[in-house]
Order: sequence, then C-alpha cells, then structure tokens
Amino acid sequence: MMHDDIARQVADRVNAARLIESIDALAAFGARDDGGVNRPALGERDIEARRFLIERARALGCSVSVDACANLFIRRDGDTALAPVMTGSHIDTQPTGGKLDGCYGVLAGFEVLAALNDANVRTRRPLEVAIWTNEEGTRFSPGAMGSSAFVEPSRMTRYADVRDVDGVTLRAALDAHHAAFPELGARGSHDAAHAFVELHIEQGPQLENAGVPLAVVSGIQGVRWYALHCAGTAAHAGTTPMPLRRDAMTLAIALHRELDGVAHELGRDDTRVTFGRWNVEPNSINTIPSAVTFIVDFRHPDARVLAAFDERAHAIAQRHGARLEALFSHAPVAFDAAVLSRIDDACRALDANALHLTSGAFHDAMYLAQHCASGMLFVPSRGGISHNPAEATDAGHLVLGARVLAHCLTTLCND
Ligand code: HGY
Ligand code: MN
Ligand code: MN
Repeated sequence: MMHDDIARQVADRVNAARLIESIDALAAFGARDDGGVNRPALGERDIEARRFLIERARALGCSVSVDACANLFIRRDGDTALAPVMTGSHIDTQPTGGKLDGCYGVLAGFEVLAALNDANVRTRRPLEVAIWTNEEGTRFSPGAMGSSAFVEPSRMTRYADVRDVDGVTLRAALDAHHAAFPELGARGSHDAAHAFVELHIEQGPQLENAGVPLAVVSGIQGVRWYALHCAGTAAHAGTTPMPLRRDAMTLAIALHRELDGVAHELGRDDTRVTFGRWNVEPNSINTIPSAVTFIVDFRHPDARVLAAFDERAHAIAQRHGARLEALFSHAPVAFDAAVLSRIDDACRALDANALHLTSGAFHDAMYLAQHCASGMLFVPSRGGISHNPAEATDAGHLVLGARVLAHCLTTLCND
C-alpha cells in the first residue's frame, strides 16, 4: 500500500472526542475559575500534569524518557532504529493562560500515537512526542529553556542557577521533578532526529481574518528580552521636596518612553514591543521607589531591526544611568523547505486549504530547527486571542490540525 494511503488511514483514525477530552483533562491541572489555566513550569501542577501524561503514554504502549532539563520524550518504536521523527510542544502555561497554547501540540501528538495504534500501522522510523520544559519563560527566564538545552546541553550550566520570583533555582525544581519520577530513564543520545513538526495554535488573527483553517508556518520572527534596572533612593512621600528626590519610577518611565519610541521608529508596523513585567521596591504607597526593574519584550522579523534596537537600547540605558540586562535573544528563523513541503502535501491530501505565514510567537521549533529539519503547522485562534483564559479554537479546526499532523508524521516516519 502506498505511503499516502497509509497516512490517510492514520489521519482517518484521529478521534475527535478523544482529542477534545484530552485537552479538557490536561486543563484540569492548574485550572482557573475563569476557564483558563495557570501551570508554571516544574511546579506541583506541572508535575501532576506530567504524571497524567506519562500514564497515558504508557497506556499507548510507548516508552517515556527524560533529559537533564526534564524534557519528556514519549517514544513509539519503529521497525528500524533509524533516527526518529519528532513532534510535540510544551505544557507549561502563562499565569493567565489558556488550555491550548503548547498543550494542543502535545496532545495532538498523543492523538497521532493513538491513531497509529488504532490503524494498526507500524512505521519504519520511531515517532517521539516531546514535552519541552519551560517554553513560556514566565517562571524561569529565558523562554524555550528545555528545547534550547536539548539542542545545546552546555546551556544547562548557566540555566541551573536561574531563580524564579520566589528565589527557587531551576536546579531545585529539576531535583523535585527527578524525585517525582525516579523511574524515568535518560533519553541519552542527542543524535539528530529525522525531522521535527510542531502543531500549535496561531495565537493571532490572521487565519480567522482570512477564513482559512490551517497555516504552514514558514518561520518565526526574532525576539529580544531585556531587564532595565533603575536605581533611586527610598524617602518619605510626604516630606521630601520634588527637586531632592531620586525616584526610580521617574527614571523607569523616562526609559520606557524612549524605548517605546525607538521600537516604533525602527520597526514601524511590524514592531511588537511589550513592557509586561514591573517590579517596584519597596512597592509602598508612601515611600519613593528605591528600585524599579521592568522587562522589555521586543519582536521583529528583520534581524537588522533587532540589532538596531539592541544598540539603541544599550545607549539609552547608559545615558540614563540605568543597568540593561540582556535576558533572551533569538534571531528570526526560516524552517526547512522540504519539511514545509511535506506539511503542504498533507494539507492537500486532506483537501484542506492552508496559508503560509510567519509566526509572531516564538516556539520550541525555533531551537529544533538547529537540530534537524523542522517545520510548524497552525490552526486558528478565535478572535486571535492567546495568553488569556478566553483562548479557544473551533473543535473542527483542532481535529483537522491533528489529522494533518497524523498524515505528515506518518509519511515522514516512513522515509
Ligand atoms: O512568548 C512567546 O512567544 C511564546 O508564546 N512563549
Ligand atoms: Mn506556545
Ligand atoms: Mn505561549
């Protein structure tokens, strides 16, 4: 039987009810009252969610292994020991996250494993579903920590001492994960995979505005995160005359205004600049702030604009006497043409219309692209909303995305 026929058979065994049930079941770990999810990387809820997925993986007849950054690898053996095909994403969430960001890609990978079993299909290559640690970067910075450590293990030396807002180190969080799953074997080899395909929600409005159910993602824009540390002198809010103050917040607001202006001047309509995290000390109504730290998240598709912003940001910080700390940087990524063509083929095989677009959000696939031929597939986000409890995607789109993923992974596993 031709590869395409087999791939079609597997796609046809994707079970809508099973996929939707798994999304709702995973969302229970860290469920918020408003329908969203708050599941910080390697926290208790994440550990319990991982336990739930490890049990489901074993029920599917798969083995589960782990690496130094607690990335999980759910493996369905193939008929050979050739390099595996990989898929997957992340299950850590934003504090006011939704049920789908990352989770959908992991659970669609599980659905493909189940569909292969239901179709009684053996593949030439192994198939691995990866659960990458700390993609959001909201507990431990930088983002996409797990996938970046998988691609370059030496990064773990620097990552281990990174602390969350409560002062807990990544090392301590990894120790707690190991204590929770002492039986998990090490994945060991980091030999290149045959290919990596990540399925994800778009998290923006393009697909919905175009009325198209799928996107083959040609690349990801670049990202820079900086912390701006502004110093002042704590003093009494009532007694200290304005000219005598060293108010850290006054300095921070001046920096914010200039950085925002430069971001829009350099990047024009493609600029995405966000100042989402502020820390004020002592954060008291009637004490002049002695220290303010805020984080800038700057994104742009053009590497030259990212470099120009970097230069201007350093100059602005220096001129104002603030300390700029570079937290995270990833250049724009272009995915592998051959893998994108296979994803396109799968869309066509299932008579599904697909756009080509560049991702505004970063994803683990940006690092996997350094490891092996990689590509991404998107489904629409209702209202373009994400990183918000209202994040949602029509069930029909979720199922179609899983079917295309099943078709694509099956053909890649038979290369
Ligand atoms: O920030 C991002 O782009 C991703 O959603 N973590
Ligand atoms: Mn994500
Ligand atoms: Mn996200």
